[in-house]
Amino acid sequence: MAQSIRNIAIIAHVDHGKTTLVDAMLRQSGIFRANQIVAERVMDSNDLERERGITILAKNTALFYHDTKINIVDTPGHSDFGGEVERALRMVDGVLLLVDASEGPLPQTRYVLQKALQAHLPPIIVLNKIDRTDARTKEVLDEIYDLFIDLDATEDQLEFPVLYTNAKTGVAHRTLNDGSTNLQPLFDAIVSSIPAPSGDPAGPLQVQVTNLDYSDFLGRIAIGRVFNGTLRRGAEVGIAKLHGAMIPTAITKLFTFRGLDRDEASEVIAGDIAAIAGFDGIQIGETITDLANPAPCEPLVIDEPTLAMIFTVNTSPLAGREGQFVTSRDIRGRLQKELLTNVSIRVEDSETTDAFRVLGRGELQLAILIETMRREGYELMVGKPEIVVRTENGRRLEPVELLVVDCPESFVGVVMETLGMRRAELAKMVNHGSGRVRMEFKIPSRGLIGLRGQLLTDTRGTALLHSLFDGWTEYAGELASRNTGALVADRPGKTTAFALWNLQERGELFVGPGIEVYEGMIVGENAREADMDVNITKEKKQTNMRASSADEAIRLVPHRVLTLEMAIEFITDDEYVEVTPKSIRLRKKVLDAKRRPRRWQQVRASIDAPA
Ligand SMILES: Nc1nc2c(ncn2[C@@H]2O[C@H](COP(=O)(O)OP(=O)(O)OP(=O)(O)O)[C@@H](O)[C@H]2O)c(=O)[nH]1
Ligand SMILES: [Mg+2]
Repeated sequence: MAQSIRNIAIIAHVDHGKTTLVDAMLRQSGIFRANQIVAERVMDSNDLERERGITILAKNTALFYHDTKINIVDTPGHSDFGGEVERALRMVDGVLLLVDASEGPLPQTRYVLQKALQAHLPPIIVLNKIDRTDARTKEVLDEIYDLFIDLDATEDQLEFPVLYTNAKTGVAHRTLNDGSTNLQPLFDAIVSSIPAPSGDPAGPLQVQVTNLDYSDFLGRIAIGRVFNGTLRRGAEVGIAKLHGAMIPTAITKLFTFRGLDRDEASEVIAGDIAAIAGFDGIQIGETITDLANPAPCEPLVIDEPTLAMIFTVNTSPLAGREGQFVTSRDIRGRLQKELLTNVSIRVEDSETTDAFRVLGRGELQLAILIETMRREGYELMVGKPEIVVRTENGRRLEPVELLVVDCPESFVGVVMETLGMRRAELAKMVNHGSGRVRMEFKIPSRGLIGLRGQLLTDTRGTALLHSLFDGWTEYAGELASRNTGALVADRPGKTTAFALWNLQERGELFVGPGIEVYEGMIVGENAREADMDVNITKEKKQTNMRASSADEAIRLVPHRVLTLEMAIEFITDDEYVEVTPKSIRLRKKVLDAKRRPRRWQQVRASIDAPA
């Protein structure tokens, strides 16, 4: 029996409520048992997602509404994970574009909508968070129309249904205040306005792998849409590899999605989404197809990475104490594994065999990878993120971003000043009259490195910023790097409260007392522009004099605890972040003080260099 199916992806800017809406849809579809305890935002299932409250990986689920099966892909909204969205769109026939009714369309709204329009996927617009007191539903809807027009949407693409939702309480309205108390209007809109999948169950088999999963029982699991034909358990099929080869294999285990579970199936017909176990070497983008009558799908084309970081073996004196996997072989193997599932990352060899250049979409994406590795027991060092520069027809090009900064009126001046130093150009400024101002800039992607931390300091934590890759432009010349130096330990040992107390007026410290340090390790930020070698292990001299009471009770200013992202933002070209399962340390690349070039010389050189 051919069941009726709808395949949709939920797309939006970060935090606009996608995962919350999927939660409500699953609950109301009756997929959970009455007494089942289900976590909030249940689709955000991995540890880092739960800790950070963001979606990192696109994930499939499915529910039933009357006689229709609705396959849903929940996607991440943070721009660094845009590759996940691009891939998810391959699986579906339409999208729910969510927009926060107060924030309106933001850079990632534009990005995901553009991708959906290019793929000719019909959208349903969902204005979410209508319960917010600062919701401005009507204006935001106008902004969405403007966005469609700006993206050259065709006439029929403009005829989208609009729903108004409170994802938290699980209510959707066709018109505001229409008395609806549940999501039925949304389910109805999905069934009536998203086309049923095309594809012929009797045609030649065509399943494109768009996601990979792993289970301890089943090994690698390929997830993909059946575009044509019928996938049958036990059938002999071929895997059309990305480079043209065809590998015969048999299908051993087959599943379809239902809620948080997967149901074993004996067959999956064209239009549905399947999870398939038993293909060990299979990769994203490859097609499972008829051996006799192969019909490989178009390869997936994903936007290029714009940011690169060096990952290298930990060579610090404390290396190997906390991690299980420390060799360049270990790191290489882990990166190779990452490439299988993470299509928007690339790995290149560097000049030395101990270091790899890892390319991705942004600092957060790479930081998540590093964080995942360290939790798995890896030790490594990473260098300062650098922007990928291209040469085209002899011109040196660098990526630029569209940057939106939202901040209280009183901070506009300081924000403009910070951005000016990073070569940002103001493109637009809107004052919504709410006391906050929204500014749009074009800025070289390089200018974003470390920007978030800086702007949060500048605006006492009130600025919101969002950026989006906006193309390539002529290389704009050097940008000044961090304008403070580092406090660098000049010898190995354990930090003492006495030394810390003496040093704390020099700048801000990154370590507390009793911490093991080594020569060349960065223990704080100097208030001045030059690096300063310090003895942070100094003991108080024993004297015969009675200690004054002030000396006995040493009062230390609390040191700054650097998170991985803060550490990555902090370092300059001649520094590394050392990452182990237990520690995040900063260090100079050259540990030996006598052999280390002085940083102020480099700072001067880059400031004096002609643009
Ligand atoms: N007031 C209000 N808050 C909402 C609503 N929907 C979601 N939220 C809140 O918005 C925040 C973000 O929700 P998520 O569902 O994680 O957003 P998301 O779009 O999945 O975020 P990413 O996947 O990280 O892009 C959470 O704190 C939700 O509780 C709503 O309708 N009203
Ligand atoms: Mg989410």
